[in-house]
Amino acid sequence: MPQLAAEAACYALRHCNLPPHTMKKLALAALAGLLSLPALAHDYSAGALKIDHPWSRAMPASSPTAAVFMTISNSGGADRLLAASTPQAARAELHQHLNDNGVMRMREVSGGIVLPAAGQVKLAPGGLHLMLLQVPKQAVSGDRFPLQLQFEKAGKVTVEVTVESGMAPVHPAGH
Ligand SMILES: [Cu+2]
Repeated sequence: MPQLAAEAACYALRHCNLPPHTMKKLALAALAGLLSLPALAHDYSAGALKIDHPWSRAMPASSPTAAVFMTISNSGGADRLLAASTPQAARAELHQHLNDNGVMRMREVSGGIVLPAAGQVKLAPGGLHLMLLQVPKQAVSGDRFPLQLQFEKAGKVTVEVTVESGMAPVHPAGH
């Protein structure tokens, strides 16, 4: 897909300048989403890695992209997240948002996302994320889809991504 469209979609994940009535609708949708969420805590292990709460923000049906977030805790030696794949999208890329002289841009992370020894890396809106490209059919809030992560040392692990409404960026630690 054109890089520009991907950037625009990625940008939209972070910056929403929407008319008030739309914001209200979104807020209501988010509230409904929150109320219907069961206990969402879910985590996965791969070797020394713990992958906590992989989630994706629900996107408009027409969007060709989506982003996936999670927290990865590493209790062992340094590792790297090299790649991801999912039946939900033709392609998944590792992305970073960067502040380039006041303009937020996203860039593919070359060489994988570094997971420092005995450290924690958060993939979160506005920062590191997995970008899903060429999404044929957008998931809706409440959906789940599988995502395979490939780590340099810990190998491959498949996690289940929960799809959540866009207006709830806060995911308290230890939720
Ligand atoms: Cu991106």
